Formats: sequence, structure tokens, C-alpha cells
Amino acid sequence: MKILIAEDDTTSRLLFAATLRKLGHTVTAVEDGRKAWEAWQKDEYPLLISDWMMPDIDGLQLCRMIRGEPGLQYTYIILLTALDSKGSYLEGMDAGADDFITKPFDEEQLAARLRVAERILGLHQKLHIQATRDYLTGVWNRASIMDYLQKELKRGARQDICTSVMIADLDHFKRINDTYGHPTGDEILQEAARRMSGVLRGYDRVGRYGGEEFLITASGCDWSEALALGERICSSIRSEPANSRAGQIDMTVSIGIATSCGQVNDIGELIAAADQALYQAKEAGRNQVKL
Ligand code: GH3
Ligand code: MG
Ligand code: MG
Ligand code: MG
Ligand code: MG
Repeated sequence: MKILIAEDDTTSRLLFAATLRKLGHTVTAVEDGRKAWEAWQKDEYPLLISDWMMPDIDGLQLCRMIRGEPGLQYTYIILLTALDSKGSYLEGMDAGADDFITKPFDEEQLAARLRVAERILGLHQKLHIQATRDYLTGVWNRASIMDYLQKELKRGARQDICTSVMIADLDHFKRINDTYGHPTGDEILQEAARRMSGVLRGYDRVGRYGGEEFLITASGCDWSEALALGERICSSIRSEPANSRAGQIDMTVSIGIATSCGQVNDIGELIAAADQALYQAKEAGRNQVKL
């Protein structure tokens, strides 16, 4: 596990770091709350072990700051304390701590508490995947991809770069279902999602928008770059037949693209424009990309 330690006492910090490394964890150890906050913002840490009493930002404040950020990944927080009164536990829990360890720490107890943390984080991870991914294809689900598009549009406007959105709709998909059955249709959807994911670049994302429709966000892409990306997706779908339980099946896709270069910030407007372009791609004979 990737663990962040914030502890101003050097001996204790080194001891914690050494013990955790011995237990097989990857450790970043810093000497105050501010450095911990900076490290936490830069990187994802599923677990934070923080001292309570620290100069400047203390453990309680750090808890509150982390809980104030609606991050996607949950950070499990263990507060270190020499204090041992009922009041301080309550205050710590209210600030967002998940657990406590009193100093000087007992190694077995530390290991046991880490196992609890791993159990909780594992559950959280599982729920997070279920909440954000499409069950059938494994790409982002509709809510997540819309959320991401919204964020990317805002970021694009701030940084004055273009954001493109594509709607990719499999052609004559109903025929595949009708001819080979729904389970085969499902396999085709999975293969199409895999191929689309395969041609995307770092910041691009694909999500399942509806039944056989996918929404792709292409950040930093003006219309000509988006067109090139759309063509790549289109040709990867048609490149070779998909293997399915019913044998090899040809697939094609139609794609509509809309681009916003700072001017359109309304997600609904942009998607409507992509939808309109998709309609034109279908009208023009399918298996193609339209702007
Ligand atoms: P077009 O080229 O105009 O897009 O034709 P189409 O047949 O792809 O479009 P239409 O909207 O008529 O049919 C889409 C079909 O997708 C109908 C629906 O049963 C099927 N579908 C939607 N979701 C799923 C799914 O999860 N699995 C399977 N197997 N089929 C699905
Ligand atoms: Mg301290
Ligand atoms: Mg459709
Ligand atoms: Mg279709
Ligand atoms: Mg249709």
C-alpha cells in the first residue's frame, strides 16, 4: 500500500517509516502537516498516518482539509496521538479520522490496524468501480463520462484549448442481436469498447452513453485532430471481424463529432451537436465520421 506519514518527531517518523517498509508498504514520510497536504494533493495516497500535534497545520486540520476535498479515491486516515482522553478521540473522529494509534506504537497492533484499513479500502475500491464503470464493457458509465466531459470543458475554457466530444453508434446493431442473439450482441459491444479504448490517447476517455452508443471525450483536440481520432476509431472497428460465440462478425460504427474551443460550455449543447453530426453520418450511409 502507498502510505503517507506526517510526523514532526524525527525518531518516531523514521521508526514508523522503517516499520511500514518492513511490512512491504511504499512510504513517503514528511515532517509537517503542510508538506503532507502538498504531497496528498499531488499524488494519490490510500492511507495517511498523521501525528496529531504538529506545528502549523496539525493532524486535525489535515483531516478536515482532506475530507473537504471531494476526491475520487478515499484516503483512510489514522491519527497518531499521545493523548488518551475520550474527548480527543471524538474530536479526531469528527474531523474525519478513521482510526487512532497511540504512541509509542506497538508493531503488531499497527499491522492489525493496517489490515483493517486494507479491508475498508478494498471495499471502497470495489464500490467505486461499480459506481463508475459500465458493467458489461468496463468503460466509464454514463454518469462518469458526463462528469468528466464537464470537467474537461471547464479546464479547456480555463486553459483556452479545444475539447471535442464524439458519439459513436454501432451500425445496424439490432440486426446483430436479431441474427445471433443478445449474448452475442453483448460480446460485440465488449469488443467494440476494447477497440475504442485501444486507440485513445492519455486524456481521452470513452464511456457507454446508451445501449450501443459510446461517448468519447478528446481533450485538447480541435476539429481536425478530432476528425483524425474519429477516423482511427472508425477504422479500428471495421479493421477485422470480431470473434464471438457465433463466429466472426463484421462491425462498423458511425461517429458524430462536436468541438468546443472555449465558446460552448454547455455540455447539453455540445452533445446535441455531436448527435446531429452522428445523424448525418448515418444518413450518408454509416461507417463514417461527420463533424
Ligand atoms: P443504426 O445503424 O441506425 O444505429 O441501427 P441500430 O440497429 O444500431 O439502432 P437501433 O437503435 O435500432 O438498435 C439498437 C439496438 O441495440 C437495440 C437494442 O436492443 C440493442 N441494445 C441496446 N443495449 C444492448 C445491450 O446491452 N446488449 C445487447 N446485446 N443489445 C443492446
Ligand atoms: Mg508531534
Ligand atoms: Mg443507437
Ligand atoms: Mg446503432
Ligand atoms: Mg437508431
